[in-house]
Amino acid sequence: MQAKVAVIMGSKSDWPTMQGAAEIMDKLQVPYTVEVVSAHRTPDKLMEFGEKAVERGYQVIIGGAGGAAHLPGMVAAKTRLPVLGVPVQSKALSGLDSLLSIVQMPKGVAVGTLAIGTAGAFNAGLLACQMLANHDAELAERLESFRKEQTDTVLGNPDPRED
Ligand code: RP5
Repeated sequence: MQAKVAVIMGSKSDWPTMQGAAEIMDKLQVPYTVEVVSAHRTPDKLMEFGEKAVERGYQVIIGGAGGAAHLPGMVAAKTRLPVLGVPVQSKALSGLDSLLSIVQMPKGVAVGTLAIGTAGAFNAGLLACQMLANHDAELAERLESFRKEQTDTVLGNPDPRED
């Protein structure tokens, strides 16, 4: 099946975080690809990835990186596709470095920046699904069910002392 979302990340070490995006896309049955494409270690690959993203049929790109996290911004510079950036939690600065590297884009080149870490990765996947659901009624239904299930789970167990 044609992948609609590309999940790229700066290093294999980002995968435990970026798995969150895959988790929700698996649940909502959205096809995606996953690949390490580093802005610093494989810059030519990143440029080519951005240039070819439209012709490869992707509709959204999720980019995760930590530290000097230039990947989402650089891929956004090379494609008109929407790019969602996930700041991976770094060891030295807990991901604040990653967040600031991704969020502060110059006017005219956009990256939608998510929260630091696993919540951000999951929400990037969720947001990609929400974007695609605008033109996919079945996906929209699966999204509505996911949200209802989440709400029902919270409403069904409001006592904080219980698991
Ligand atoms: C970034 O540097 C990656 O996105 C990763 O978060 C960080 C560390 O990479 P490794 O040294 O673990 O490969 O480019």
